[in-house]
Amino acid sequence: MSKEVIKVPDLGGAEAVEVIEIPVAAGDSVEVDDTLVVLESDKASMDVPSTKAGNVVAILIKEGDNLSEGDPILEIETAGAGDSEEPAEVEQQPPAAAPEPAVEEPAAEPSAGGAVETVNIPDIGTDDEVDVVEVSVATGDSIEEGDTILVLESDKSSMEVPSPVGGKVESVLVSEGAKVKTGTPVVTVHTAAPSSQTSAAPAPSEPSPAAQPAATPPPKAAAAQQPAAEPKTSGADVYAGPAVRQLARELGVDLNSVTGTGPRNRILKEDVNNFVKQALQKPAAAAAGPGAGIPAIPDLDFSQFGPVEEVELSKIARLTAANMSRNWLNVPAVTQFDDADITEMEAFRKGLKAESEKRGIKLTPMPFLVLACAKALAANPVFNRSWHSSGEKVIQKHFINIGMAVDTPRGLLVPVVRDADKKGLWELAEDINTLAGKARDGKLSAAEMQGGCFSISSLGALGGTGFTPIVNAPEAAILGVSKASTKPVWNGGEFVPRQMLPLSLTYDHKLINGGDAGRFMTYLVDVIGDLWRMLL
Ligand code: CAO
Repeated sequence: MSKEVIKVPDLGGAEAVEVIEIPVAAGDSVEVDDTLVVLESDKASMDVPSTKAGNVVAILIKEGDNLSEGDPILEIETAGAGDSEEPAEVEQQPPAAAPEPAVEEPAAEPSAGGAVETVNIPDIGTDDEVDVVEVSVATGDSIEEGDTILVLESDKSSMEVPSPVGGKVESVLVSEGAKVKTGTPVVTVHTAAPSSQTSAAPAPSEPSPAAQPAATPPPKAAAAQQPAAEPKTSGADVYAGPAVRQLARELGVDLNSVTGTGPRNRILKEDVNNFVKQALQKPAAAAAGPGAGIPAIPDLDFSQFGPVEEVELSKIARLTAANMSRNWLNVPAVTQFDDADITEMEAFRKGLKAESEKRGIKLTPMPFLVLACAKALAANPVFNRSWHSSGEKVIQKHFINIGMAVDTPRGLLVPVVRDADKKGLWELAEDINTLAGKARDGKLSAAEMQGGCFSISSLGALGGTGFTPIVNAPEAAILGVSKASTKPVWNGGEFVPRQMLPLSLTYDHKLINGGDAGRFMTYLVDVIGDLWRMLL
């Protein structure tokens, strides 16, 4: 047994290449050619294979380190001869020299000066064919020297092939999925200036010193591997080339979330772009889904328990879900409960039945509640405020518009009764009838649902003894109304039957203190219970 330190091989001239993955750990046993570390520059990624078999004793690097040739990677205990105490240093098998894009002699002298030059695949460190996974240029494109023209990939590495010349792409000779190797012609480029190598005589490809590729070749042992049947993932366990990784980093995209549509499910640049586009197009769904850092609720396959069907949500239902989630997450809400004595109010309302029929206006408890809330808002202006996103001020409104939740077949709508404090009972009743009718018939305009200061959600006709409505932000509060019922109420001398209306007031505690809420609720209950005060 002997300990040896495995070092970074010749990286084809590249230096300070980032470690993006270390697939082995101390204690692992590795075979020759097993990947020890994945390196990635801005132009190429590569697996560094082991040249020894044995047990990993210690990892000498970490993800994010920048490595150059000769840097120690790990210490390995091999089964080979020699039991020296000091670990021997083992140079990795050097890869072939850096690929040098080959530029053929100009095939013909173009009419407008300059030359047409054929760009060949440079020495990629292997005689094997590798896949063209991206063709980054098209006929007619103007390119600069150094621009990426192709992305190649073997099962162990991917690299970008930069153009050794600048000019206009005359023709693209390969397509995605093609197999190429060192020397394969890939594009012809019409260069702006006449080439210095204008001899028409066929000559061996001459490397251009100015055209050293930024791409780093794969280590030879790696590149010699036959393409694996399964896609190789690299980096954070995804299958993508360096250009795609760089794009993902720039856009802040987690490649683990992106579905690859390239060969063998490789992630392409367009996959990353589509991912971002889709994310931007789904604000409503995002708002309805998890908030910042809130774990998503996983979808469950209910069909394993019984028959199911998927029901598409209406647009209103989707918007309601998004708004409810937004309001629930943004408003620190408190709900306060009380009962209002509506015995007098109901007697008065019923006394107006004949007139109501004559006017053709349905008079329910709702206009009384809108009127009472308008008065309570006027007396407690802190309830007529909205939070400013700066967190440094609030908006005090000097008008009183009351929103009213309406249950419609298409979903929940909240039309707004304008200037509720300036209207009488009949006018309010007429507004409420009109707005509720329009909501149910789908005829509300956007303007009729805007500008609310406070909302009422009445489930009184349906039943229930109490509920906690969600504040319709940026409003400050909402009143929930449940079903009225006759209750025994102690009047100081005896229990008397009174019609009591359960109320629940949910308010934004950022804007409203408990004391403010107590004052508002007491005022509201008093106004509802005292018809004269309400009508004053
Ligand atoms: N207690 C007992 N009875 C009540 C009541 C209450 N709190 N509120 C209304 N009623 C009665 C009405 O008096 C009426 O009876 P009469 O015809 O005998 O007078 C009956 O219930 C039906 O009233 P209504 O619902 O037609 O009219 P409304 O003015 O009370 O309410 C509206 C109008 C639009 C608010 C209501 O129809 C509605 O859509 N409510 C649902 C709101 C909602 O969905 N909120 C939840 C939002 S959050 O999920």
